[in-house]
Amino acid sequence: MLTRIDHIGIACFDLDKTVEFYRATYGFEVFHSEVNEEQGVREAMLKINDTGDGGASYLQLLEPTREDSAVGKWLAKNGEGVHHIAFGTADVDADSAAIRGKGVRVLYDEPRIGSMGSRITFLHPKDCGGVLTELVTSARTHE
Ligand code: V0V
Ligand code: CO
Repeated sequence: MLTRIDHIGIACFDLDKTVEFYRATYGFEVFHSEVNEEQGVREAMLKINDTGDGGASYLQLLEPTREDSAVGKWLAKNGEGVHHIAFGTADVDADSAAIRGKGVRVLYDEPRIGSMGSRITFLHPKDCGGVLTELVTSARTHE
């Protein structure tokens, strides 16, 4: 069951500059940052609020580490902006299987490692009204 907006992924050319914009404009601080080589991103998570399911909601600021990554390709075509939305679930395996059964393309056979040790998968934007959609089980909730 999808129980929260886990994050909104925002693609940017310059992570440090974008972090500073969110700090100076809204007062949001970096909760966590990391490089995910598999996904080709350097990212900062800005925690917005905790949620009733034991998780939280974040903004995920994403800078590509290489031009041929998903975010690098998207930035070259579209410029900076909202890249994906992510719904949180306690069971990404069950939810992605159920959604695949409804005819929506799930991009990975097995969830991969996302931010902060989470398990993530993506739904194809062409099957989701143009919205790249991620499903996340956070490390805190996949015990
Ligand atoms: C591509 N398209 C999008 C899109 N990216 N539409 C909406 N939102 C996006 N973000 C459209 C694009 O305009 C094309 O439409 C079509 O899909 C095919 O795109 P493409 O440029 O030819 O690129 P592909 O097909 O090589 O790759 C697209 C997909 C790729 C979605 C398959 O981006 C992907 O695998 N994404 C999942 C991984 C990812 O995004 N990782 C970065 C975040 P037209 O022109 O044909 O109409 S990592 C993350 O979130 C982490 C680590 C985390 O949360 O923890
Ligand atoms: Co994400």
